[in-house]
Amino acid sequence: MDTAVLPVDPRAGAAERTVDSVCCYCGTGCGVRVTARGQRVVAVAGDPAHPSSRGRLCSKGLALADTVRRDAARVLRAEWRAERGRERVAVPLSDALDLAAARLAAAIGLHGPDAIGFYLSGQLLTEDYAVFNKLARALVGTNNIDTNSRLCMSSAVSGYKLTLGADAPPACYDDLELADTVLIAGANMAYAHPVLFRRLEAAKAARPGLKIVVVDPRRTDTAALADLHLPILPGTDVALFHAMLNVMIWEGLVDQPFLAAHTAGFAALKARVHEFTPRAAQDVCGVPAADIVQAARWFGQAGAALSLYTMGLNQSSSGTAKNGALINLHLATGQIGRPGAGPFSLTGQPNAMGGREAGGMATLLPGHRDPADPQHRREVAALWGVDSLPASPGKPALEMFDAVLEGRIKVLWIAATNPAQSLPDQTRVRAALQQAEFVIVQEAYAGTETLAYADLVLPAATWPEKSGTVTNSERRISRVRAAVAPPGEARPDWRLAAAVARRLAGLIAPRKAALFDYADESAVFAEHARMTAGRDLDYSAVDYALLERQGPVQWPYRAGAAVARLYADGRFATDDGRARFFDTGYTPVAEAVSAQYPLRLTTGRLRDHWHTLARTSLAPALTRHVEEPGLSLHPLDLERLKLAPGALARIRSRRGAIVLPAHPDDSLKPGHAFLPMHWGSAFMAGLGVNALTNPSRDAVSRQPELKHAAVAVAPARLPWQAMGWAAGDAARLRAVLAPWLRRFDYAVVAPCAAGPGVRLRLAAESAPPAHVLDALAQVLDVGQPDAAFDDPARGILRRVRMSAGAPAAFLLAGDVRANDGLLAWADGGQAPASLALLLMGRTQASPRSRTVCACAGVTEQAIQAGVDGGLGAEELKARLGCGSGCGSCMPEVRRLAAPHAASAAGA
Ligand SMILES: Nc1nc2c(c(=O)[nH]1)N[C@H]1C(S)=C(S)[C@@H](COP(=O)(O)OP(=O)(O)OC[C@H]3O[C@@H](n4cnc5c(=O)[nH]c(N)nc54)[C@H](O)[C@@H]3O)O[C@H]1N2
Ligand SMILES: Nc1nc2c(c(=O)[nH]1)N[C@H]1C(S)=C(S)[C@@H](COP(=O)(O)OP(=O)(O)OC[C@H]3O[C@@H](n4cnc5c(=O)[nH]c(N)nc54)[C@H](O)[C@@H]3O)O[C@H]1N2
Ligand code: SF4
Ligand SMILES: [Mo]
Repeated sequence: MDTAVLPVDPRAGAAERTVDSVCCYCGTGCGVRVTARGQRVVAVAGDPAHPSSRGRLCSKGLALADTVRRDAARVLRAEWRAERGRERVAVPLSDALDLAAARLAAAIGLHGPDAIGFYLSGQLLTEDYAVFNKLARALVGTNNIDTNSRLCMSSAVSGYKLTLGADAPPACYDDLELADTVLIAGANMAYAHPVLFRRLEAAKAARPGLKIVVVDPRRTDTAALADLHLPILPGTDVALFHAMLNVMIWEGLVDQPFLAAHTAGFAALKARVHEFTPRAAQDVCGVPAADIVQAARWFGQAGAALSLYTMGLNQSSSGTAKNGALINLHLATGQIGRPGAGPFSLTGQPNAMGGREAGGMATLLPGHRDPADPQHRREVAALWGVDSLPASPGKPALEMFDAVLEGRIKVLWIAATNPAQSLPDQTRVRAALQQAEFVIVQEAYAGTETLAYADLVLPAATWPEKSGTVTNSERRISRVRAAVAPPGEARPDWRLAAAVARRLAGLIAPRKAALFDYADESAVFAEHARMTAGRDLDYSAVDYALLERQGPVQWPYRAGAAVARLYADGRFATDDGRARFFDTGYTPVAEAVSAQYPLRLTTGRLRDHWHTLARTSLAPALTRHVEEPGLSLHPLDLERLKLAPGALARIRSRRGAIVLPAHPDDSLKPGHAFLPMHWGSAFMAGLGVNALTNPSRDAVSRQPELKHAAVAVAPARLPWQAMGWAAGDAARLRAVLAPWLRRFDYAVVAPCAAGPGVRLRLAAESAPPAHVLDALAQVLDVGQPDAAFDDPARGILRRVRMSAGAPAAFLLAGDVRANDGLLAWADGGQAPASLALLLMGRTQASPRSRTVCACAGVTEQAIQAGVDGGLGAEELKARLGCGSGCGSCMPEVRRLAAPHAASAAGA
């Protein structure tokens, strides 16, 4: 019964069927219509009926169908290894569930409940969290249950709770069109929340008087839309916001009646910000005092001011203070609870909100309750039908891994997250995974970094095989509906958790087995929704039938109606109804730059990639915008460091080092560096971007400072280079090439649309021995090439295998000059006049051009040619088709068309 294959959505009868669901990527929560035939997803389109997105999707949402796999790219079976060092073997799912229960029971018996840790994800559905949470707290008896939202939203949670009294974004998406000033702080919406950014672009076009201020150390595509860009030094937001408040007080922009009636604590804050003059903040933040004054006036004088913020504020050792200082601006000016106004924290993952509602974090209980509060524990215990809940504090994410290293946590159960890539300070994280006695990894896709550490693998169903609910950034609950059944033995996460829970109850507390008998996900939701009754988020009246009738609804949902904006009556979720000003000082980033580590590294997202790449690497269209990892530096820094554009650089922090090509990027200030967060050891040599990052964390939210580390960069002298490419299934080729990455100082295996296939790049101090090169040639299937120019004595090997008149695979070792020409040819470009001359490097091929528009496949080269011919952004769109699909590329097209407009606006 545990393991029965689930029927798909009951409305699905006919051969081809369409179900309404939600995109599984970002917290925008766009509605999708998924069309399936048999067990195949044949199309994914925007759902015009979804109130949050009205039919729009970005490049990632539009490419969803290409990411659906039912083959070896997925985890299809449970796997187990009897001992470390042994290979895992496939086991029947029911045996795996027994094994999990037995190991948990044994560890609880020997070491107590706190020897177990659950590390989950903001990508789980609300039903998944609900069951895991009950399993951890009501059955195992531990609060050690946390999620990757600790790396993402936890500073937003503490910011809201400490000021407004509850963890609830008060605004909604319609406010994007109703605001007069929009302050975007530490958010690159053009990449990370593209559908919301489209709305903002449209609002600005319709109403040019709308003022947009962007606070970001980098001049991002988001900043290009701004009337004012404040490129502050990383980590200095508190000083900036305090200075803005200082100006507002000085210039009489504070809303005194609102302050008096609805807030507390202004006097202390007022005294504090006295010293944060724009002049003083200029020195701290590195932006002109006049710009700070301008930002304050636009905010303070606006009819409605909205702020949108994400990781630039949250992922900081002062993340709570940054959130609090921004919310202060809204409270001081009464910019909250009205149309177009409010501090609006955008959520990262599709269901980070649901996790917060269901209490899926160590520091939360269901229904926005607090595990440190005995009354809250009693309430939840009663609702779950157990005597009591554990009182000992649970470990937040990083502390959980620390506790594993210290031997206090013995068994880790990881689901829907990839900590061996995404947590900071990977050397330490890997040591912990190695140290744990038993690691359960519940995963949907094969080949992730964390799977390498699993003693037991549980095969998880994923989008579009799962059914349940998610809550998006504007507090809107939507149904996620399965369009196909899970492949192999994969099962929805909550079912795996419930199946282990029943078995574990059988071993340690037989009476509790019934706690996990749910008929289906609607029963899980019903139990969860009841727990919100009487709380700030109350949606106890919402069930699947209501969601079916009404479509997605916002919480709180009381008396048959949803609430679009919170605090309209000026009553906040505190005991006395007054919001609290957050009185905080400014503290700099945890790790100052020094002579030894002189550069400020920040990390973040790219437009078409998602996190650790498990899903987006499978969609060829998404791999073309940025194909491989690289370090961005200001052109002057490249010059100073004697790095040619694209040359390999060694990047070091106090914790680790990686080698990547360095590229010029004048969106950065000199002295700054940027790395995308996406690539880890499954795709490159070394431990990936988080080999470098700093685990220092905010004292309240326990969120780590993923946005800043001090680093040093130097040329990596690796004269021997190899490049290769093979056509075929990227997931399969990646699996074959993965073991090779470890052998080189620099190595990248990149899914690449040319073909499609993968491309391989290697570099080392000297040529590897001939037999190694031979073995590599076999792996790339150029053992029997159609053309070969080898010179083994010099470590040179140039081989091409052809198919239907074009390259099907090649390897160039020791002499890589033909790489661009071969790739362009494989990508449908012209054949060279002579393959021999091309391989010898005697003919030049024009370099392949990056794809800017994922929908229409328009390259940077084509756009540049249009720009050189005098075309503007709109003409480029009309002539080339770029931007006519989802529109995600338009910020970049505009930038290419008018390269200096953005800097002029910011000046
Ligand atoms: N394409 C894509 N979209 C995504 C995701 C994805 O992986 N890919 N992931 C989703 C998730 S989980 C999340 S959390 C969101 C994240 O969404 P965002 O937070 O918008 O994305 P990031 O690129 O991580 O960081 C945003 C910006 O913070 C800036 N920044 C760095 N330090 C500071 C600072 O000290 N102060 C300020 N003000 N800014 C700073 C960076 O330069 C960067 O441009 O994106 C979601 N959407
Ligand atoms: N340097 C740096 N590091 C960062 C960040 C940064 O800005 N800079 N951002 C941080 C943030 S905000 C976030 S949110 C994290 C994200 O980091 P992770 O959560 O580690 O990233 P994902 O790649 O989304 O991992 C999700 C995993 O779940 C699997 N999966 C997909 N669907 C399902 C499912 O339905 N069930 C199960 N069981 N598994 C599934 C995927 O294959 C994938 O391996 O990264 C953090 N790390
Ligand atoms: S903005 Fe893009 S990634 Fe985010 S939910 Fe919408 S379609 Fe998905
Ligand atoms: Mo996130």
